[in-house]
Order: sequence, then C-alpha cells, then structure tokens
Amino acid sequence: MVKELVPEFVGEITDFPIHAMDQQVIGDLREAWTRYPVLRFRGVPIGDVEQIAMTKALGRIFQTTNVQHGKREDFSEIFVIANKKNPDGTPAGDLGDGEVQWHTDHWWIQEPPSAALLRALEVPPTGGNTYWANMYTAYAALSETMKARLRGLYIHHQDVLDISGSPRRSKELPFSKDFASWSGVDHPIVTRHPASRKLCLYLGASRERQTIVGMKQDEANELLDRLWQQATSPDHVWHQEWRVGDLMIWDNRCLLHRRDQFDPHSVRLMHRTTAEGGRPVAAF
Ligand SMILES: O=C(O)CCC(=O)C(=O)O
Ligand SMILES: [Fe+2]
Repeated sequence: MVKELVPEFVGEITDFPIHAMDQQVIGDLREAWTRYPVLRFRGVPIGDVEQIAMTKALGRIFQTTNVQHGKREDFSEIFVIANKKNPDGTPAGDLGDGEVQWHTDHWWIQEPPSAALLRALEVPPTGGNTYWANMYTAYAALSETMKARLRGLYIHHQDVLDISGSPRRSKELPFSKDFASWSGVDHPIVTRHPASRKLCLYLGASRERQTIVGMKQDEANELLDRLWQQATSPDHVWHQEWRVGDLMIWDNRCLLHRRDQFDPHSVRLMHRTTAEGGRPVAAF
C-alpha cells in the first residue's frame, strides 16, 4: 500500500480504501504516517467529507484560530487556502499568492496540532510548490558537540507578531524591543516524537524574532542561524509539485514546511484540515 519516495520521510499511498475505513485501515494509516511523516495520495477521488473522516482517523479536529478569509459556512473543519476572490471582490481563502516562509503550524501556542491534510482542488501551471524539511534527519546530522549543546535549551516563541510581522488579532505591540520579554510560549529545541519516539528539532518559525531562554542574544543568534541553516539545507528537504486531486498528509511535530509564490493571474485552491496534537515533549 505504501511506496517509499524518500526513506523515513516521504511515502505515497495508492489504492487507499477511503470508503471502507475500518479499524485495520486506520491502524495501517497511522503506522504509515509514523514511518513517513509526509504521505502523498495522488488522484484520490475524495471530497470534504472524506477529508474530514481521514483527519479524524489521526486525531480530534483542531479548530484553526487564525483564519481570516478561509472559513467555510458548511464545513467548519475546513480551512480554505486560496488566492481566489468572492464575487464581491473579497478573498475567498487565506495566504494569497505569496511565498509562505519555513514554519511549523501554530508553533506559538502551548499545544500545536499534529496532522495537517492539504488537498488540491485547483493548481497553477507553475509555482505554488510546497516543501517539507525532515527534522529527524536534521537533528541526526548534527555533530555530537552540537547535540550536547542543545540539551535542555528552549526557544521562546513570541505570540504577538505573525510570520509576516503583522500583529495577531487582539495583540498590542509591547513597548520593549526585547522579544524575550514578549508574551509567547517556550518549546524545547530537541523534542521526542510521541509516536515514533525519535528525536527531532523543533524550530517553529520567525527566526528573526526568536530568543533562547536564559541565553545572551548574540550567542542565541549564532546558534539559531546555524540550526535554521542546517535544518533547511537541501539534504533534508523534499518538495511536492501539485496536481489536482493530490492529498498530502504531514506531521507537524517533526517537519518544517514552506510554499513558493505563484503567478497572481493563476488560481490555486486548496482545502486544509488539521488534527489536534499536544505539547512538544523535551527529549532530555
Ligand atoms: O499552501 C501551501 O502549500 C501550504 C500552506 C501552509 O503553510 C499550510 O497549509 O499549513
Ligand atoms: Fe503551514
């Protein structure tokens, strides 16, 4: 059922019995997803109902809080990612046509989600590819000295500004320029994945606004720059060139992802669902 595209990273599932999802099928899906944190289903004839059912097979539905335009009246579980416009000219989805920088979804909250499912309904002729970076291999490739240095370290992820630098709803810009003093959450840099039990890096997003708990900013900057550079090096990255009917499932707990920009005159329409996760657990 699973074809390996990249060892311990990307798998493709063919002939998935979407209309016969019994406990055995759900168990197999979870096992495949633990082994391959990025799973591709190509040309699957599914709609929103089936996408929601697959999401529920992996966890409880996570209610996305930061949706601006991508809310759906009929299915509250679905978050629309699109550059389409409504007849009145307002955006019919979120994220527009621009690049989305490297991130882990909802890295600034205590309990970030686990599974993300993204299904392509309309795709542009070029651009708009999605990239994933494997945080298991990114951690494993670090030197022993670096691994020892990371023991017990936490990044402070401020929750005031979003990835594009705009204030989040209901957040006021603090007076201090020291991000360490801003509201947010602390997550361990090295976490242990609850299902695979393997160690991985957890970097979140917004490198330029990150601090390390208890560390001077000069030292933190040097360390964070190195980690981000190594984590997103091509050695650990795979990308998806979308076709209509593709469904990707990924594990937000052990990956980073980003998206390319695309031609604003073309249309890209995706439906996203998300499953709840939990607090990232420190590896040490
Ligand atoms: O549009 C995409 O390819 C990915 C957007 C994204 O970051 C997400 O769905 O979490
Ligand atoms: Fe994302």
